[in-house]
Amino acid sequence: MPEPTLILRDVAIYKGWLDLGKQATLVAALRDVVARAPLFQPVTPTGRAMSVRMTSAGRYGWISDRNGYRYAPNHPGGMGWPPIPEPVLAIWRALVGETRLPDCCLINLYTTEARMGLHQDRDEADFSWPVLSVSLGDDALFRIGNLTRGGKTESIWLNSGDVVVMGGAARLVYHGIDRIRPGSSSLLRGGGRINLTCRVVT
Ligand code: MD6
Ligand code: FE
Repeated sequence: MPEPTLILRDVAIYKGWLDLGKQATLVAALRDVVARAPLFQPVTPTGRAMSVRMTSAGRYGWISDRNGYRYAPNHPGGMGWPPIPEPVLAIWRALVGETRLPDCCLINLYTTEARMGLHQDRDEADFSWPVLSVSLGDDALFRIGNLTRGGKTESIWLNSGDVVVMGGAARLVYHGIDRIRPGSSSLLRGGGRINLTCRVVT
């Protein structure tokens, strides 16, 4: 596997992994996904609206509602999730391998005010597989904490084209997005940021 640009608290960060052409190809593929499985605004189990809008591709999509966080075989609108676009799978093959491909690619859209509180990704059955994330559009301040809530954290700006892999000792670290920097990228018409996270679910 290629060497990451840097490793922060066991999180592997590949700065500028995707050039502008690849980023644009990815955005076009994601527009097709969103046309078939529209973005929706989830609520947390406690009934608060999340600030990101989301949808998924793959055998499973990640959803949140009053009944909890979980993976579901269908979009809340009833349709199946579209397949994960090939250019997304290509990133996984290059940085994780070919042994197993992701079951879910969660697509999160951040507009100016959106953020993501510190969380663990732990709704998957097998933590031996990493979570791979791709940043597109505006810069985002990514915070990395610890295996339990609290304690010191470290932050890094993620730019369009950066890829993050959280596996091994980092698989269950708390992490989140404090804020985005509006207008920092012209990749997305209308601005904002897209984050993709690819996961093995079952
Ligand atoms: C984001 N990322 O970048 C939020 N999760 O918008 C995540 O929640 C994340 O970057 C698991 C692994 C890598 C990530
Ligand atoms: Fe996460």
